[in-house]
Amino acid sequence: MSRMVWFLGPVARPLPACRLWLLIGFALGCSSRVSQEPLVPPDHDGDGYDALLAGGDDCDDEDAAVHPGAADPVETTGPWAIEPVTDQASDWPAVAVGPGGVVHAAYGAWPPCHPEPPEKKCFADEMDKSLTVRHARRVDGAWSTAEVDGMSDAGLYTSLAVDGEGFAHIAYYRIWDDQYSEALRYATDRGGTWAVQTPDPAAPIAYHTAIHVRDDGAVTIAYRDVVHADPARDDDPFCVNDEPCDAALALAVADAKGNWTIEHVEVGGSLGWDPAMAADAVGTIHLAYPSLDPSDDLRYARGRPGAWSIEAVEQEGRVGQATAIAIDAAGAVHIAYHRYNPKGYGREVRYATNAGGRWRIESVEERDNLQEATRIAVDTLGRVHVTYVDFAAGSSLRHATRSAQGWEVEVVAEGVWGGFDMKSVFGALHVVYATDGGLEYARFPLATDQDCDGEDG
Ligand SMILES: [Ca+2]
Ligand SMILES: [Ca+2]
Ligand SMILES: [Ca+2]
Repeated sequence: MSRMVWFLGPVARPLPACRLWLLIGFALGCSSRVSQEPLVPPDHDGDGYDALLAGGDDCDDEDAAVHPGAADPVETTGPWAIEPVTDQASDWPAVAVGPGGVVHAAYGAWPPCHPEPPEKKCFADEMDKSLTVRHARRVDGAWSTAEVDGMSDAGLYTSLAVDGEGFAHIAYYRIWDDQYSEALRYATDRGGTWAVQTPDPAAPIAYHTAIHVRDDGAVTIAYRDVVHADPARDDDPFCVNDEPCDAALALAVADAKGNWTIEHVEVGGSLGWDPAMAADAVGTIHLAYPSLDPSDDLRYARGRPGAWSIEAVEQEGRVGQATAIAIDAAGAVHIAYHRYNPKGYGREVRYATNAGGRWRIESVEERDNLQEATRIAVDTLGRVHVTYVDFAAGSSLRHATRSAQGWEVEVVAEGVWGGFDMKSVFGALHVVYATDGGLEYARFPLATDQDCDGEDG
């Protein structure tokens, strides 16, 4: 693998003018140098209408059933329909939906360690020795599963994308081996069978991953890249207490032929944890991530390899962890994240958007015991959906929707032991989540504006 690092010093910190804007709360507009030249076809879904961002009038360029002139029946929104994916003890699930509406899931799985039902102790006992990666596919309402990577200690923080031909692409973190190496792993069945690669052999810690794939098979993975130029640093492989530390929010980028390059979007010892990534209809990459030290900021990067625009979205208090990001059809950014309660306990789910031209920040809900993850989606009617898990309230998976009256919250499921993921595509929210009894899939139908006139019907 050729290792190529583009170090983007000049854009790694806000420009002085931007700092002024940030201080008075208007972060947008610090940089507009990022080209909008499409990296993907302007009519990505092939329905004959170009995406809004490409100058056309297709309000959902991921769905060929949505375009001007399409039949637009009035649908109901909800309720949730829930079904089991597998009863195998699982965690760190990811979900994606491919061509034909086929739902895919990827997850870390442990072998059964109690007859049934599995207990939490089962997960803890098995965690460090036998975690493997599996993939599940839902065809005609039935789930089938397959092993992706049987290497032990693999399968944490999976992320999943499906390409235009229906092949799955999975990024995940393998717990360290003896050499703190081979942490970031990537698997795909694009070649007909599952093949595993190590995109960045030099990165000992990947932690959370986020993945995007273009229809031609080009892959982008966001992760935390910790570079040990000095072997003496091996006593602190997580690069937490060793500032300054050579760490970065990194992207591993593979072209359609599978050649990997590594790019550092922003360099700093506290960067790269928990990145959220989305691509818009013209192929621009958007990243939301925390800068943990010294000030716990929420940061946002927009661009493409070699050209990034970076800004701080919120800096007051301890903010920015558990990030999630979505881009709507008009190109506006929507971010969900956490803020520590200033009173010293609990956390708050927050929402930031630049729709309307400047960042607007709202509180979604305060909870005492939030799992460190959020997900966010925007549907064709512009409604924002945020999901998160509160371990204290029955370990509930919560779904917050923004209405004119504010945020409305419902409980999707209880007994959610582990991680979850959500995608919004083909007129529904798709969620997978881990419970004591295995992995569940929840689908939430969305009333959809199929003809792009701004309303359902
Ligand atoms: Ca469309
Ligand atoms: Ca409709
Ligand atoms: Ca309509």
